[in-house]
Amino acid sequence: MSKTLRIDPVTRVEGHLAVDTHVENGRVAEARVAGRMYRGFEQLLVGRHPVDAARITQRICGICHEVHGIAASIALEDLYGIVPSNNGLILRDLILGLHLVTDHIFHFYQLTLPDYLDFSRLDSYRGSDEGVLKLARLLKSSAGTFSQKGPVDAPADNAATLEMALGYAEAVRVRKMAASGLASLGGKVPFCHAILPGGVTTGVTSDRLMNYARALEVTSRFIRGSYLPHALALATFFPDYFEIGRSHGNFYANGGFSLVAGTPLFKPGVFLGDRGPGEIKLTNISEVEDASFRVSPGPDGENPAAYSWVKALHYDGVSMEVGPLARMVVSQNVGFRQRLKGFRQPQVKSSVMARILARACEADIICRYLLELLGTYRANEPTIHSPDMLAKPSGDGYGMSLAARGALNHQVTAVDGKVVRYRLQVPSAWNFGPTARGQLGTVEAALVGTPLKSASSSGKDSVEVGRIIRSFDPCLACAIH
Ligand code: NFE
Repeated sequence: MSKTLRIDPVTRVEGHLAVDTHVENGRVAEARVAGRMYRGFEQLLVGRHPVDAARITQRICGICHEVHGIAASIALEDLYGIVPSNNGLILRDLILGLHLVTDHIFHFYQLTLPDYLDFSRLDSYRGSDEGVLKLARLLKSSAGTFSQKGPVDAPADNAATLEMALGYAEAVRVRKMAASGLASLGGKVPFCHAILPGGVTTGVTSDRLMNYARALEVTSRFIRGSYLPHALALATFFPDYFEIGRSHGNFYANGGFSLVAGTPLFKPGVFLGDRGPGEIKLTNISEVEDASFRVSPGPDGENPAAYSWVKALHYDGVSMEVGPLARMVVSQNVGFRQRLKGFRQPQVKSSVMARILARACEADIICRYLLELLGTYRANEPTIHSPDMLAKPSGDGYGMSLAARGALNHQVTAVDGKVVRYRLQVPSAWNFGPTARGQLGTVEAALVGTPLKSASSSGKDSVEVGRIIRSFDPCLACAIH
């Protein structure tokens, strides 16, 4: 017995993601994951002043806005040969870190929980939290946006569902507060215009720092009091998901957040299946376009094997998983390992639930780092060492950074002060790339072999497929260039 399941577009995702799975005897036998909307930021930067990249690339995405400005700035510092100011580095980490954790909060409450919980139970809510009441009203009036009944395997625990719904409502308020903290350091949110090569242009006064400190305090309290316990509770309700959604077992992570201890909180490196850990060699990263559409078809026309606008990113010839789980694996984070010990399958390996828990643990780890980092800011020292905007550099610049969804690399090549080539190696391209050179893409590999209990008779829907895809927190707006 075989059938094809098509999810197109996948909802609650930025950009256009389509997933086809061929199911045989109740298991996913084949999977194709495709980005269907061309963006083209690599092309539109060609011919421009290099520093434009810091502003323009931020507009790639409305979700991870700050990260592209930061990665571009690091690449431009390399190109211009400038050393950023210490305060600028501190402000950059404060912005990046708080942005990252609020992105994780959003992913868990607004994007993930609707796949697991039956929010129709909110009918029994007798409290007065305006956010929960709004969510209950939204559910009643929005057939098609949320499943009205929730998935069949939703926990029957009313109290836990209501508590997480309270978390859902509180998450919206926390993100608003955090955005205000980010704006006080970055000028505005989204698309902080203060992030430029050499540091951050904002005149950071004590009231701006205080506003950030308040936002950070509220956010970290929410992470410790709600997000982390709720993520652990979800794992207790769905332990099978430690065995579902396993990819190739290859991980790639850039390092980051080294200003407090002098060594990175998250180490850079790779973990290659049976070969184990290793250092990153940039020459091992390749962009493979065998199965990707071309902007300008060659003389022999469009590539008939193409099915996605996303390019495949390979490391040493294999597909890699990136994201918070990759950062935990590469760094061999002890706290994360200990948290997993309470579960039936304690190994740290690629799975839906390990990804969800890695995000929550990472949010807690980053908040603790930011609280320490904040005290190292030195008033009266410069926040930026600006590049000479009239210089006409020629050469390459490489910016290795991190985003909520994983490692982020920007590469700029300039000739006589103009960009001639710009390459973006983005987390969702690492994870959502197509099959190329015989290698299934990372998410495709995570789907193949999955037993489907819940494929609907219409052949249109499967909870397991949706949960696997969403555990990677896709963003196709970022992935396609
Ligand atoms: Ni558009 Fe992004 C992040 C980047 S995604 S969300 O995080 O870079 O791949």
